[in-house]
Parts: sequence; structure tokens; C-alpha cells
Amino acid sequence: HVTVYFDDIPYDVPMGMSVLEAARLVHIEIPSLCYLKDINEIGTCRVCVVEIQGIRALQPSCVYPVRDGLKIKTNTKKVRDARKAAVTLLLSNHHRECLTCIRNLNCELQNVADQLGVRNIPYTGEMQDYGYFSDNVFITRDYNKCINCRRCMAICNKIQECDVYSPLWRGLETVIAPAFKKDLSEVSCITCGQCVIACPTASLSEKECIRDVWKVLNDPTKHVIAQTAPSIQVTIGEDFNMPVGTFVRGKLVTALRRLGFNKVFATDVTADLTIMEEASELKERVTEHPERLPLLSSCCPAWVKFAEHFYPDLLPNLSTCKSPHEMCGAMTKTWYAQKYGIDPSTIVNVAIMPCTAKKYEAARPEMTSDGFRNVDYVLTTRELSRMIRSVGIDFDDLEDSKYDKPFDQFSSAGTIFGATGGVLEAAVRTAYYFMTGDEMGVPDYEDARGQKGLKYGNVAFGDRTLTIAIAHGAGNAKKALTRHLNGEKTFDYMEVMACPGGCVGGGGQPILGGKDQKRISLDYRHNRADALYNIDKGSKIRKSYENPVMQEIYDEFLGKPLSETAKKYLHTSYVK
Ligand code: HC1
Ligand code: SF4
Repeated sequence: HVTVYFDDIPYDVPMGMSVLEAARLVHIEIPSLCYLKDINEIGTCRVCVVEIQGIRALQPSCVYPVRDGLKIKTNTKKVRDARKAAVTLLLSNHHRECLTCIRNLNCELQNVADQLGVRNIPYTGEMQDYGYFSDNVFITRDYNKCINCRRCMAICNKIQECDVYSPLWRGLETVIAPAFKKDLSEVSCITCGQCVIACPTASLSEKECIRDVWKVLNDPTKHVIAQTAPSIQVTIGEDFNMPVGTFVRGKLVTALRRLGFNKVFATDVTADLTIMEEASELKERVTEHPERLPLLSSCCPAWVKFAEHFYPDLLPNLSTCKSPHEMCGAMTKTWYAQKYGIDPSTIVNVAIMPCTAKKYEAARPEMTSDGFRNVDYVLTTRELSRMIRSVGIDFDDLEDSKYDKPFDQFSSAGTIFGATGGVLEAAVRTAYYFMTGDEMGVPDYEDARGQKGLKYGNVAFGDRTLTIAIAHGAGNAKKALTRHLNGEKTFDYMEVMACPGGCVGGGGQPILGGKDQKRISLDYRHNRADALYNIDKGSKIRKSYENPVMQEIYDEFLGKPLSETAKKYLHTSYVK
């Protein structure tokens, strides 16, 4: 530890920290914009400047290290004026459409401007037009709201290792964009949306489809189904000011009914179905097709796209299972339609997902069943929050209600899908039974849990032990695959989630830093994941094959896992 003085008050802080981190540790608020801990520590926006005793020029606190005896002034007139000038300059070339902006009231720039008391912008001259791009189904880019903080670039390059963005041109012309300002669908973007989460303003956001969803909800000839991803039940509350990780399953279902959905289904059910198929696939590969090991999970569409771009030779190793939300779509337009006598052409399946990549996945040409699109629209968690707010529903005050039959019962193995390691843990619980004929006594598989970027373990299935690997964050997948391919650390089965933390950290989840800077440094993925594991702990049905709905679906429609019918509706293929 070292002793530093913030505004003459001594504090003991760990050595090696930046002044900004130290200040946040002791609850002194220094505003920042370009800073992202460990990822983007570049000191360019000048919003976090402080006075350091003995140095004439103000210093950006995010890159200035603490040392013993350091005396820092965080709140002098000079500091306040400099911060205000930096933000005023940013605003002078920013499309200030706050009232109609998708990030209104959840924008870091707006927040900082308010905090610093910016009330007029004297420098406004002619505004540049940097362009607006929305030619794909997942992410829009509005360069008139970009502040060149480079946070998108940092997360995409360093965490996702997709290298999509770089600074183009110089000076006032600069934009942070894909090469030649191409559309994200034309470059190596995997559609994960991590850049959207990292963006402090509305320069990057999800492509909304709220209007289309309202249209079908208002059409009485349509049978409109909502399906909710496992993670939504522990994240959407944050958009209504609840603490991170608050469990709101019952309110979520009620809100969707109030919005006018005819049925509300849990994607957790078809997560169980995915496990039935994927665990059978694992067993088949281990016993009959060892040449197709390792088995690689396929429920994360951003990871699938990553594999298609960067590891085309490994595509035969991907599980052929469609992801749970696609399976839900397929089952609603076939089995459910037949069972309940509903014309499948009138069914609209709207998936509520924490994810921008699900929008891309739903639009893939192969994701159809009997000529119908499996999933018609994908709303992110944030979009659903906006719909709920727009009709004046007091979310906090809603009573609980239950999902609709027949997609209402699920194992908590389906639920933990939403956290890194959850898919693999769920699969192990069922694969163990399929491979050995025995029940796993304690289904907890601790090696799969936690926020470590890469996790390894061994599982004994009778006399066969399999090495498993779990990666979250696309860059970690790259690491694991590199080690595997050069023989340094091989595995038989791997789960990959492209987003850090898995779906709880998805690109469509509530953005915390815009409303309240203090929430930026929260370990929110961890809290959200914990909430899912708590559900699992308290659940009676913890293995997918114990879910009674599985019995129903296989008896009435699919026959058995990997049957011809199952392959037709629940499995897919990939493109190099
Ligand atoms: Fe996920 Fe999945 S877990 S991918 O994170 O396999 O999006 O929550 O719905 O499909 O079940 C997302 C979450 C989700 C699918 C499932
Ligand atoms: Fe990079 Fe993901 Fe953003 Fe695409 S969506 S640009 S891969 S961070």
C-alpha cells in the first residue's frame, strides 16, 4: 500500500493503481469517458484530469499511477474548467438530439455534461456529417454521436480479437470504423454487440425492431408468442432501477402479457431440448465418431460466426444443434401448432434475448421449418424495457405470473445456460445419464463456474474421462483453440460463449454506466450469474431429461433424440 492525498485527505491505496482507480476505490468521483478498466486506458478524452502537486499541466488520472505521498486535487477551479471545456468541445461537434436519442437518460456523455454543469456550447459552428449506417439487422452506427473514445475498438480488438474497428482519416475527419467504412456485415464482425455495451453514447446501438413487434401485436389475425431467454429474468430488473441480479421471472411474464402477447414461453424449456440433443450428439461422437471430437457448442450465434470466419476447418466439430431460441421457434411452428390446432402461418415468434447476434441468427436463411421462419423477431432486453416503459407499466409493482403451457416447465439446467459454463454443466448432467445409465448424485459441476476466462476440467463418464474446456469472450476461445490445435492443451468438449460472462454479459443487456457512473465498475456479470446459480440451487428439477415437457415433445412429435424428425427441425449446418 501507499498513502496518497486526495484534496488533502490521506488514503491508503494499493500500489500500482491509477489515480482514477484509487479515487473510485475510496469513493471519490472523478468523471471519465474514454476509460475502460484494463481495456482502454489511453487518457485521450481529458475528462478525468486532476492536479498533481509539483506538475504544472493537468494530468489524466486514468493513466497516472499512484505513489507514496502523491498529492492530488480533484476539484479545483482549474480542474473543473478543464473538464468542462473538454466536454463542451465534444458536444460542439455532436448531434445533440437527446430527446429522441435511444440512449436518452442512459448516456455517459449526457451524464457527464450534466454533472459538470455544461449549460451552453459557445463553439458551435457548422457541424460535420459523419454518416449513419444501418444496413444490417443487428447494429446501427451513428458517427454523429461518436466521441472517438475508442472503447468499441478496444473491446473488439482486445477482448473479442475480431479487429473490426480502427481510426480512419485524421484530425476532425477521424472516425472509428471498419475498413473503408464498410458495413459490419461485410467485415469480420461476429455481431456480438460488445461494442454497443462499451459505447458511452448512442453511436452504436442495436437495430431496433420494436415497431414491427407492435404491428403484429396489434394484428388480431396473428398468434404472437414471446419467448424469454434464461438470463432476462435476472437482468431486466436493472432497467427499472432494481439491484443487479434481481430475480423477476414472474413480473417479466406479466409484463409481456400486458403488452398483448398471446402466449409467453420460456426459452429455458428448449434449452433443455438442446441439451437432450447435444448430450446425445456427445455420446454418439465419443462412441461412434471420435474423429469429430472435440465437440464444440453451438448455441451462441456470435461464436458460430467467429468459427465460420476464423476456424472454418473446425466447422465439422460444431454441434449441429440449433440454439434454444431457434428450437423454440421450430417447435412452436410445428408441434405446438399441430397440438393446439393453430395455423402456423399466423404464428409470430418473438424472442426476447440479451443479444444482438440473435437478431443476425434469426435472419440466417437456414433457420426455417416447413417454410416458416423459426423466429420472426428478436428484441434485446433493452428493447423490451423500452416497450414496457412506453405503455406506462410500473414494472416494480407487477404481480407475478407463470409461463404458458406447453413451454412452461423447465429444469434449472436450462436456466444456467445464461452464464458462462452453464451450457456445459447442463450437458454434463444429462450426458452422464445417457452415457452411464446412472444419475449424477450431486449435479453441481464447480469447475465450470466462475468468471475465469478459460476453464478446464475432467469428467468421468464411467470408464471414459473427457477433458472439457469453457471459454467466454471470443479472444479466450481463440486462445483455447490455439492451444488445442498445437497440442499444448487438448480437450474433447468445449463450450464457447462469445460475450464475457456468457449471455448475462450479452450485447443486448441493460447498460449500467449511462445512468450512474458508479455502476460502471460493478462486477455485474458475476452478480447476474450468481442469481442464475441461486435459481439452480433451489430447483427441484436440475437435469434436462427430468423435464416432463421433454417426455411430451419426444412422445408426441420427435420420437427420440437425433431422430430424423429431430434432425429436420432441430439441427442445422454451417458455412465456410
Ligand atoms: Fe442465451 Fe441461449 S443461453 S444463447 O445466453 O443457448 O441470447 O440468456 O437464450 O438460444 O437458452 C442468449 C441467454 C439464450 C439460446 C438459451
Ligand atoms: Fe466487434 Fe462484436 Fe462489435 Fe462486431 S459486434 S464490431 S465483433 S465488438
